[in-house]
Amino acid sequence: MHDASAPLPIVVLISGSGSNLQAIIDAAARKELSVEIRAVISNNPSAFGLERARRAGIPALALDHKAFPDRDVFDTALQTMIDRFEPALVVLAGFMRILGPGFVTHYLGRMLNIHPSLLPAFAGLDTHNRALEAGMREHGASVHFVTNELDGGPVIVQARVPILPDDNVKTLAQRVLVQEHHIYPVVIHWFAEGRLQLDQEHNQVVLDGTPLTSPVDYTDADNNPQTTYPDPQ
Ligand code: NHR
Ligand code: GAR
Repeated sequence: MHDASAPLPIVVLISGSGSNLQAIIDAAARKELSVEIRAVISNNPSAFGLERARRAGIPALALDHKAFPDRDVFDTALQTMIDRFEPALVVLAGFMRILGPGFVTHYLGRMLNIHPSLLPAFAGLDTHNRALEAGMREHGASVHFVTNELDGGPVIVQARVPILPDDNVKTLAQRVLVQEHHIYPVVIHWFAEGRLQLDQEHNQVVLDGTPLTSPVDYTDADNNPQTTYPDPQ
């Protein structure tokens, strides 16, 4: 068991820009969150998030899925790499590879994902484009426990944003990202404080000892852009 008075050891998995990683690093630096990021691992060796990790003095490792013969062998190598750091929590932050059942079972109840939609709407990829195409008036982001149902694990927190008449994928994605950067550190903080569990038997989130009947709505009242983490280019 993790001692709740010590910083929670975590490993963050990324594939890209790593702005959610940056939000976690910054929240920890501001002491809003007590975590020790033991490593950042990317399946994409050129992910800018690896550079963010290095700048923060965090071990940054690449495990290129293209170098592996199949998904199972990649998953096993990734699990071995993660477990060397003995994390109490694995954080998927823009990680773009589907993980197999063996991997997911190994980390069940101690792996989170942030997904750029209001789940169960728009599981899978290309969420912003699909929300626009569907004529939705509202969109957002969800943080959930990872289970073997892709983007189907129980949702902990959601944040909503409006879809505006002139939105395109880029403007909408940026508005959603602002909210992602707020909610992910909050959920990790709850987990680190021991307030958050996955009830595996009922596939349900337990927060402060009570099963959640619906996700916590953590929409920033004014959709305030606070700190933003634009792309590096
Ligand atoms: N793995 C499991 N088992 N369950 C989940 O809920 C997972 C997961 C792995 C990643 C993130 C998820 C998202 O938030 C995530 C959740 C990648 C794909 C995908 O189709 C889908 C969902 C998510 C991440 N990936 C392609 C694949 O073949 C590759 C796409 C690419 O490289 O661009 O793995 O959206
Ligand atoms: C975020 O919007 C995250 O929700 C999404 O990718 C972006 C990563 O941004 N995740 C997925 O689409 C997972 N399939 P970041 O690298 O700047 O954190």
